[in-house]
Amino acid sequence: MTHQSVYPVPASAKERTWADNDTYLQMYRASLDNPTAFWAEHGKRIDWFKPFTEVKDTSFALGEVHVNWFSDGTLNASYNCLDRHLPEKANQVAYYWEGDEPGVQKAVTYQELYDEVCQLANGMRALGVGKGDRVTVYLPMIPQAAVALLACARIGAIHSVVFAGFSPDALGSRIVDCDSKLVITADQALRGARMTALKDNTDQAIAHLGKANPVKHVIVVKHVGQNIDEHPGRDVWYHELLAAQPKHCEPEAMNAEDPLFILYTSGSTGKPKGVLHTTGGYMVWASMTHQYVFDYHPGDIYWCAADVGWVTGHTYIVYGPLANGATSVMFEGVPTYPSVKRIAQIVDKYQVNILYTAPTAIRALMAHGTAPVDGSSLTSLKVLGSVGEPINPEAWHWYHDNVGKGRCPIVDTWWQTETGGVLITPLPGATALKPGSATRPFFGVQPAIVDNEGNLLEGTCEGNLVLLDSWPGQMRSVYGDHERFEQTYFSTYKGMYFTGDGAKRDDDGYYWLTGRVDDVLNVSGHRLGTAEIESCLVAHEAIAEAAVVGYPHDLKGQGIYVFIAPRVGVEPSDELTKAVRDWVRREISPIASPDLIQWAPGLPKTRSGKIMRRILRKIAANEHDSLGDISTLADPSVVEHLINNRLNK
Ligand code: 6R9
Repeated sequence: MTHQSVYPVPASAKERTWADNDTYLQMYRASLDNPTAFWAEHGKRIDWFKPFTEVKDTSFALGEVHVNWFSDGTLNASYNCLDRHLPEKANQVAYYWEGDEPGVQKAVTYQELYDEVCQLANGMRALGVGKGDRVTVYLPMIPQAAVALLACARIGAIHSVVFAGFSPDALGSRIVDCDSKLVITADQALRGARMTALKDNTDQAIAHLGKANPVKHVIVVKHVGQNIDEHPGRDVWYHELLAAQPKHCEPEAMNAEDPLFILYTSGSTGKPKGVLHTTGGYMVWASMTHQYVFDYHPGDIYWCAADVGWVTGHTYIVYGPLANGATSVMFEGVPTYPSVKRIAQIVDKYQVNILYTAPTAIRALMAHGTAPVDGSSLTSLKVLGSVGEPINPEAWHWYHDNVGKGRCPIVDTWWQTETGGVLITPLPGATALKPGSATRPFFGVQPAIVDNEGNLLEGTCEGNLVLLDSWPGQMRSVYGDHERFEQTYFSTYKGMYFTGDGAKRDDDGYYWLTGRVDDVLNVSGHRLGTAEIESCLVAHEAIAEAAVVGYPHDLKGQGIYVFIAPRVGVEPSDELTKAVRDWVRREISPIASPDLIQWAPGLPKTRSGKIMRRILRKIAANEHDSLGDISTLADPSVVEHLINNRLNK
């Protein structure tokens, strides 16, 4: 680890930066020496209706975990994203929307966004939705997605976005868990010319819920224009609802600790968790990290190519950039449609200065050599970002050399749905880069590495990544289940927040993320719990038992390897394997579709009946020479069968 290449900060990045290395070090020190003074100062970057006097009241002690920031202040997130910019920026573009098909596009100014948000907010109030109510948003990447989030924030409703690639069942369980009164969706979605029937999925989700259905209304955006089934009294067209509404809506004064949103994410056990974020600390974190991490300056054109269904879309397509009055590109499609040149073409078309994407997208393009960038200039780019999973050095270099033309720093940003925004990252004008390292903590963040017993490790080391103290953007609870919040994040290592990630720290104090250490997969940057996929598999009539592990996959980072044992009397076949794959796609999402499915007469279990995933991981990764101790297995012979029938990649 001492011989990796180091890329010093380019002079051009130093010139324009908010923070050179000395400033970073000085601000970082100040943020740890006196968090209250530091955040009292930086909390002012947000407009408060009633200024806070309290700053930090947090505890990571099991049994009394609480996270409160700025807790006596009041504010409104949509006011901060819209109203406060209007005096100077009414006609500035907030979003350049680029549709799935090249040539389909639309520019939305801050004034237009404000008008539409107010109209939808008024329309939602007219449907009986108010402060504290939950609203499920199931939309494609269209400007109405940002409008929906901001309209909820405006009236104090709590949004819960469900990724448009999720199935009716996944949608239904998320609707029920938070008891949503309202769903905002579209007729259909388009991605890479493939259509998803969102309204139809919504109808199915609600129908399956039967008596448990909490949804009173469904607002439908007419986007693609194919027919939908209308449920009179329940369904409302978005454009008809808005037409009747005034373009002004008083923003609700929210307490800093009032919920802003819930976002479901996969954990290592059973059902997805509703990660709860509140208003004040999240907005401070979103806006401050957006400014410093990307070195965003007024006038920059900024493009985060994520989906609003993920936390990256919440913080870095909606709340962060809008709080800073930025001009963003919003893209409906995929990097490879209609060709692998699409990303570079969009960068040139809008003269994008800051591009934020994921390693999985970079690897998909990289497979085509330089074709994705041939014929494009890309000279507008100043900063590149990466998020979602460790970026392997090959992908880093391809991104750096071909997209950034060697000029642009790459900010490899490590964070989680739970953290609200970026925690470990280079700053473009401050941090010398090492390909594959997320480098150093952002202001106020105290990472540490512990061994499996929870002992803090010093200096150069490898172990489990924890955070020692709170930061304003931190999640506050699991929606409706504070006990689960404490158990999931604070019970493994006493007094610390456990990230679930492994990490190394090198001689320079740089962090290198090594992937999840729990039963969570990271497939193309998407988080999937193995338990979730396993419970879906065993619900299939042919399957007795299932175990799911990740294995190294060139494009996806991790692929999904499924081991299944058939029920008595069931004969495995290619058709059945295909049926199982389709089942998972349909029940969860195409994202969860298994890459490899291996049938086995039995799975390796301890005598107490626990499936030994450690062994299955080794087999899936083709490392069965180093299986380790298998003496605790109830029946060691199943291992041999599994190895002999291992599937080739
Ligand atoms: C923002 C987001 C979180 C998990 C996280 C980690 C992985 C994200 C990373 C990274 C290495 C990076 N992860 N960024 N690993 N380097 N720059 O992705 O949130 O969907 O909740 O996933 O993703 O394993 O714990 P989320």
